[in-house]
Amino acid sequence: QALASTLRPAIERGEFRLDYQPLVGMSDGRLRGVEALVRWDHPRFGLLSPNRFVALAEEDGSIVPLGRWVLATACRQARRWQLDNPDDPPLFVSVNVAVRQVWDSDLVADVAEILAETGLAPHLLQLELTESAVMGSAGRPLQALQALSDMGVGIAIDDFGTGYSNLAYLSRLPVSVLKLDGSFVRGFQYESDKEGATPPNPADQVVVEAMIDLAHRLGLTVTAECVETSAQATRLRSIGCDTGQGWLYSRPVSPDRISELRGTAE
Ligand code: G
Ligand code: G
Ligand code: MN
Ligand code: NA
Repeated sequence: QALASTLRPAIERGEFRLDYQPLVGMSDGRLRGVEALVRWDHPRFGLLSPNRFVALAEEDGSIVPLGRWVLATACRQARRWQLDNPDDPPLFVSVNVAVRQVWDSDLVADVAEILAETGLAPHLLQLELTESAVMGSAGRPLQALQALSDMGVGIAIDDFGTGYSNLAYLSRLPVSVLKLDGSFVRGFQYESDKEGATPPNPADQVVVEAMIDLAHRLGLTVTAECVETSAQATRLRSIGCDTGQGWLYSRPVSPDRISELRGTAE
């Protein structure tokens, strides 16, 4: 694959960058943290979405150096926001981690080193893993998750609800946050919101309500992805969802834009 063979040199040439999407407290609408999302500013193909290259990078192993770059860049940025706004509550940064980074790299040592170098407090870093990455995790991956959690780093399950969704099992892992997959939130759309919107799906609403309730009883917090309308936000808030992410609040944006959003939020 042409793209795959150029991934490693592209990391060295500095062709990747991170955008950040706000994570907002549902009770007060305030910015709490951001999710870091990688983009490839390709010299020939222009700006490439992670959907174009993350799977390739996982296949050929370049996700390990790329993932390390993402972690270091996101932690450095989070620390910079904190130093620039010493009087505000600090933002946390949530970073996507591929399965292979847990299996093939010394993720725990990398994270410890990056936190020490950047001076970011461990509780201001959250790692997002998919359900399939942690389900049935035993041995090395489980030890890694436990070590990260013991350091104070948050562990979130990304796209929750799309896999086996075994909450009882998840609660025995060192997981602190569920990120409810956008496909559930879509059923929360109401006709008043948008022309031609997806009709509300009562089954989705029942499932989401039960998942939030169970998650809370198991000591987890819940973030809803893909919140696009204020009706969805109102409904999610009323059933106790803790944090929201989606176009209603903001698309993924540059670090400068996050600083501006912060300035206007207070
Ligand atoms: O930004 P966008 O919504 O297009 O992201 C698409 C997908 O790419 C999402 O599933 C997201 O989790 C994944 N992704 C974005 N950034 C990273 C990253 O730094 N590492 C990994 N492993 N996946 C990422
Ligand atoms: O898989 P993960 O959740 O990490 O990826 C986040 C992806 O979801 C990014 O590509 C981001 O651009 C996309 N996204 C974020 N907010 C919304 C939204 O409100 N609606 C839709 N359709 N996609 C969103
Ligand atoms: Mn994610
Ligand atoms: Na997600």
